[in-house]
Amino acid sequence: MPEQKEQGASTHPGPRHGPEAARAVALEATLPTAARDREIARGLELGLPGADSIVDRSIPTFSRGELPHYAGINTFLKAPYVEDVRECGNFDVAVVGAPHDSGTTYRPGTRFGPQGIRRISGLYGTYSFELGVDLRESITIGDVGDIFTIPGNIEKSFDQIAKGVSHIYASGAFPVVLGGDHSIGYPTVRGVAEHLDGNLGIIHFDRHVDTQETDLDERMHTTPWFHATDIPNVPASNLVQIGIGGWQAPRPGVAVGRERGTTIMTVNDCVEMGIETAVETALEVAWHDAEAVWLSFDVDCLDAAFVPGTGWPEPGGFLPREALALLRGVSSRGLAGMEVVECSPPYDSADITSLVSARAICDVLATLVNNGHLPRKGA
Ligand SMILES: [Mn+2]
Repeated sequence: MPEQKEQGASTHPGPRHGPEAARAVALEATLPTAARDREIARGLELGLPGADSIVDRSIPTFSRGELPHYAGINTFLKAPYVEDVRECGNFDVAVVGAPHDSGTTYRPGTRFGPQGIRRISGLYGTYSFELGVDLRESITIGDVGDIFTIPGNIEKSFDQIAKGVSHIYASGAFPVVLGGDHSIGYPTVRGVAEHLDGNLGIIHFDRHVDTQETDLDERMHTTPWFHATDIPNVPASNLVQIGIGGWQAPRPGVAVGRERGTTIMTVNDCVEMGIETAVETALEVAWHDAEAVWLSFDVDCLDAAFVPGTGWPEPGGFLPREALALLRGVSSRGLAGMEVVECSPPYDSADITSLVSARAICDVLATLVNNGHLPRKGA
């Protein structure tokens, strides 16, 4: 740690903050520390008090809880592992892995996506400076582990994923699905839609339309929204696709989108109309006469430079700060659940694709907290 230098005569740096920083610094003072204190007490009990030479008496002998960030068993954000999935309804948020890459048509490896995202999520604390949220203090997160997928059998894996997501959604916990390739978008939506009386909208971030009926003769990761929008209460008119473009958008999928009336917003569309207007447009489409909205975030909506660990990298995508701003915007009205797909750790560099995957989830959860959608009411 560099030594702090005296900054002239000023003892109050506040007036030099920008508005976002000033707000963030002030907000931090309002956040409780009760959950952190409970976590430390629990760590000392279960992990034993630290050795006599340890001056900071909040440090246990065995690492329990957040610190140190390189240690511990990797659940998402070091949330408790919910081995008994019948108890996932005790949490506001249930994180689940869908390690399925049998729907991949180019680079595989997203079966390791849940592991990669969980591992690097240990780098994050639970507090966001700009968003003024400490997830640990606001909500409970449980990690239910992974769905048992069947490698080489797309349809059986779909049935497993749909059943798993259905179970979580029915429990009342907010499902966060760690993909997996994008073919899982069909079974995840299926698992939620069956619980709704009304319609389910979909907000889909991607460079690719993913709306063709089959690819290589199967329901691959290029096809989820064809099959999802075949579900009677998941109309294509409520599907908004953000970030589409480039040289990897198969024409059959584009034709389906035109016929069914999906809404496509390219990177240039979003940047030129401005993030705020893009968010309004997306929300209008997804929520039109809908009961709930599912968020599907394909990390390849980001420029290929930021996501080397993905199935179909495509240059010309969003900057991370643009995608994160869009994500926060479209989450502000609430969601039925979310998935992050196409993170393939074997192709990743320095964990950056996993890192942005974890970040996307944290920003959405914080937005749900800030807008009163989490914690769950009446749970
Ligand atoms: Mn994609």
